[in-house]
Formats: sequence, C-alpha cells, structure tokens
Amino acid sequence: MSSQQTLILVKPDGVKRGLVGEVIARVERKGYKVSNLKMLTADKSILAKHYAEHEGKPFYEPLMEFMMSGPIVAIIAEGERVIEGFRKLAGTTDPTTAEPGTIRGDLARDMGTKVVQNIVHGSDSPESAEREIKIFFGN
Ligand code: DAT
Ligand code: MG
Repeated sequence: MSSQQTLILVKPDGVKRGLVGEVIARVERKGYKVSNLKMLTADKSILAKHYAEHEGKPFYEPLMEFMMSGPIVAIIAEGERVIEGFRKLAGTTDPTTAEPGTIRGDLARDMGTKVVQNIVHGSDSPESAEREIKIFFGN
C-alpha cells in the first residue's frame, strides 16, 4: 500500500473542549504527517456535500446543526495506510463503547443528544478521502 492522505475534522465539541492539540498530538505521535490544516465554521452547503451519504437518516439534521454549532479544524494527514490508521486511532462511532486508548474512547461519551458527539471525523476509504479533501481544501 502506498502513502495516502486522509481528511480529519476536529468537530465543534473537540474545539470547544480544547482538544485540538490532543488530536494532533495523537496523529503525530503515531507517525503521520500533518500536511495542511485550517480552522473554519462550516456552512450548510459544505456539510451537505461532506455528509451526503447520511441524508434522510434520523440523525442527519441534528448532525448538520451540531457541525455548524462552532468552529471546526480540518486537517490533512499523510502516511502509509493513514485512512485505516486514523480510523483506529479515532475508535468506533459510539464513544461510550469505543475502546479506551482511542480518541473517542478516552475523551468522549454519549451525552444524550440526538446526534452522537464524538470529537473527530476521519475519511473511511480512499474515495471518501479524495472527495472530502476537495470539499475542505479545494484542488
Ligand atoms: P463515523 O463518524 O464513525 O464515520 P458515520 O459516518 O456513520 O460515523 O456517522 C457520521 C456521524 O453521525 C458520526 O460520527 C456520529 C453521528 N451518528 C452516526 N450514527 C448515529 C446514530 N445512529 N445516532 C446518532 N448519531 C449518529
Ligand atoms: Mg463516516
């Protein structure tokens, strides 16, 4: 497998809680390179593209609202198998049961909200990574 890029987002909960450095530190300690990053407040059009696969699901509207509720940090990370590697670092979607040792498992839990707030997004495939990097960073 050759070197890859992935899109990581530190979501509004992570930024509000001051966990941007913690997320980046874990990515860097694993040996991945941060090759670009920026802070932004996402609008509906960018999120509709990013979360197109979830349109129509019960958590879609709460997810959009949550993701617009404050600034986020978009990061491009690089390395061999970084897509798979970052998903492992992040842990599973539900933070209550995510493995301890992972970002979600160590730092988040179910807060009873309509959408799960779990600190980070990571691309789930090479196709998603390419698409999502274009959404947040252009070509
Ligand atoms: P992931 O972020 O682990 O790739 P996903 O792409 O399936 O998960 O969903 C996007 C986000 O939406 C996820 O990080 C949290 C939220 N979410 C997913 N499934 C949910 C559910 N069943 N109930 C509430 N929120 C959910
Ligand atoms: Mg996903």
